[in-house]
Amino acid sequence: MGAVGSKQHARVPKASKLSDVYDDNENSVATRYDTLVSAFKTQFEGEKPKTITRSPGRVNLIGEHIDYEGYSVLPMAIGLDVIVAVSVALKEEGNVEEDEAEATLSIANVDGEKYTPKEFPFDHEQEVDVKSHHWTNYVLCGFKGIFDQLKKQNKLESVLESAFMKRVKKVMVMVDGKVPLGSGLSSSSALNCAVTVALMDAFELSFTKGELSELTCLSERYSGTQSGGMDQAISIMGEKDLAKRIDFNPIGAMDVPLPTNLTFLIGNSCAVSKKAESAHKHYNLRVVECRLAAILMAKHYGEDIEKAKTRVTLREVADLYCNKGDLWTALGAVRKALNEGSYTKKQLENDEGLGDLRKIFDCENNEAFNVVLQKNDTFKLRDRARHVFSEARRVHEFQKICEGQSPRYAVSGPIYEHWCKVIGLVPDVGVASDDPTKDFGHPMYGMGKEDALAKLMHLSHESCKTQYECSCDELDELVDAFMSAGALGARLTGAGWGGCVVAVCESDIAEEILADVKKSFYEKRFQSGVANIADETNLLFKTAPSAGAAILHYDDEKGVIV
Ligand code: NG1
Repeated sequence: MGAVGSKQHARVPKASKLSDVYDDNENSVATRYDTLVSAFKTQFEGEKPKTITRSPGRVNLIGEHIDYEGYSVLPMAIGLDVIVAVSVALKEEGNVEEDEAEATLSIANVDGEKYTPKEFPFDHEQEVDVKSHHWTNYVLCGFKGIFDQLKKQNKLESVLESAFMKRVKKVMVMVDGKVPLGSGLSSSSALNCAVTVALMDAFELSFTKGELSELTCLSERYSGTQSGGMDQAISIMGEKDLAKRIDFNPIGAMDVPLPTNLTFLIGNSCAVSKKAESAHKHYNLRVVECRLAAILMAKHYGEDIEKAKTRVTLREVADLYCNKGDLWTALGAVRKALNEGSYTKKQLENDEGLGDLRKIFDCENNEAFNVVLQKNDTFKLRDRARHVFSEARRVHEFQKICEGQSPRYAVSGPIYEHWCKVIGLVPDVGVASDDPTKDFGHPMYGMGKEDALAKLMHLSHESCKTQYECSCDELDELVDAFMSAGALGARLTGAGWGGCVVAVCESDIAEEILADVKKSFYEKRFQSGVANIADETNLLFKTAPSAGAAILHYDDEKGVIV
């Protein structure tokens, strides 16, 4: 792929001091690691950790729900992370009793009351029980992903046959997480990534950052969501002081420097988004809708129906038929190829000629899609596709502005017509300055960099809210609270349907804004008990691009870092 700044071929760094990874007070960070290690020793009867790792949550600045459609997104890693300690106990050579005993994978959490421990067989082929959701499911995802990767590399047999693997008696995992759950800051991927890196190191294996990003994206699907790949990639490849443009197929991370006079703020809407449990009516339904949209677009371009049914992403179709992936052309095509409103299952199967939808989505083998098709009868395709193409365009603009290009983003009016002439298109593709849905066609010529970035974030939220329908009342209220407090822009971040808002403001008024939002949004929630004042610093805070996954040196005498 070769994007400048791509780090996918590098290995996860071994941190030699805490300040390589953390900006916070090193004493409190060191204490957290000491607590992890002592919880490990207590849980596993005096055993010592062999490997300690960390992997962060992330905030997505722009590019929502487009990673699974193949389009680039623009997140940054945040300081909140998951830390993991792992050790592998080996069977004693020649001990017959131990030789015959079943090896185990034993998982525990520093907060054992809230996150109860669980033991699994040491078997990479076991299934993740998506029907009864338990936090350790994500650990199991990471565990299985390692073996999937080995299989992909044709190394599975030799690793399983190695003297080390044959002697495994017990794999012990202790976890401590600081990324708030269900908040859109990707606690699940931080856990999956931290565990995967820890197990990789403890099993004496070595994957590149690109391989880890890909394998964790795929392995998280065992938890029941059709994860797109952004969260795992930024958790693995994030770097201090840099946002990243994450590309897919193949995976890559390109540095995006953010304007230094701006500060990003995060606020939790206090509406918990239960991603795994609600996937069939939210996340996975959107994945299905986008795929159906891609199929109907391919059909619109004259593809044989059987061929069209093999299309998976909107990008695939746009790259083939829309002026080599030109997003304005794709937006125009959406209007012609897809009906407004919803399609029923019957319409899609009969009138559009798609036949049994269950076959297209391989429901026999894919339980996540099976549930979506069982529980939903209507599918909105036009709005979803318009969100995807316009959001992909906003990511592109956002990156260019960060890199110093003057804001443009005007396709309406005379400029648009001129552009159509230049590339030889009839200017009727539906882009109009009076478009009531206002998902594109907003000129930004002459705007300052800060205002233009904020405007893109604002348009992104509008599109998530009206076209993709992944916002909720609490998120909208929090966006308004940030804007009224003087933020330049604000939008939901992550999957939505609850979780967090990311806002951007001039750095010198960041504290004032936080105080104002605390008053207008949180105080009533503290009073009513919806939010706990003790969690204040985790609900509303400033953030900056932080380091990605790391392996930390552990010395039993001197502590985590020597
Ligand atoms: P979160 O916010 O972690 O649920 C999810 C997906 C991303 C991406 C965003 C929407 C997972 C692990 N993450 O993020 O890949 O699609 O939604 O942009 O499923």
